[in-house]
Amino acid sequence: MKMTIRVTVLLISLLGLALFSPSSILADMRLETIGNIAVYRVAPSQATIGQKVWVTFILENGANVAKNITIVEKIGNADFDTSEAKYIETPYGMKSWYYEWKIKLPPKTNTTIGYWLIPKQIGSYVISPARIDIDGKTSYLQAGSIEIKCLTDGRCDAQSGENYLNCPEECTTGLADGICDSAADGRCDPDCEKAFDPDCKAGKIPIRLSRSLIVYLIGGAVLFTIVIVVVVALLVRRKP
Ligand SMILES: [Ca+2]
Ligand SMILES: [Ca+2]
Repeated sequence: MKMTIRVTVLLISLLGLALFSPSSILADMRLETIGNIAVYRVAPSQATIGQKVWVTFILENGANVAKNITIVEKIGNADFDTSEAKYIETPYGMKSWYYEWKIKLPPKTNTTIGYWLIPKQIGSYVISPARIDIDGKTSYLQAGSIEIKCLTDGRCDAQSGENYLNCPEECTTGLADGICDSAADGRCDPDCEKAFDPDCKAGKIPIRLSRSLIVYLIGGAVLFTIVIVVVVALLVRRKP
């Protein structure tokens, strides 16, 4: 019976996750069992940059008595609902945000809690080990991670961390994307020191002739020819 409840709750949560994040069916799931209390955390294992991601906790009290459970989860580099979260200020004046839930879970019952976030950078978003306090005893849920992938929208968004390595379909070589690609592609990559991109060497930068420069060159050549013709004509006349 206990297992049935557990599996049903999990399935409902996973279904919810799939609905909220249709492209992230794969889930990152962690479990910590403390006495008769089971704490699961379910999050998608993949998401696209800019996508809202849901993280769900499932708490199950298998004991015959009610339990006081506190869960604290830190927020990483992401957008989230600041009205629901708390923060502590670091010595450098930065805010370190976290969610905190205080729950009194009746005997033989379960409940779910959760939050959303929108990771800001491509790569791994690490979910910190959540702190779990049960009746004054502390334990930690394992860290998790969500792989944040680039968004295929036809533009290379370097601000979100898209670059030629993690988003090759949109970020070509030679762009200002924070990565020096050193490719001999005819473009001097602005992220490279001159020595690291063969296209950045002075000799290889094409010199474009401006229209006025061409006019001066032709004019100069014509003038030079006239001078030569006049000099030759004078010399010929002087001959006896
Ligand atoms: Ca670059
Ligand atoms: Ca180059």
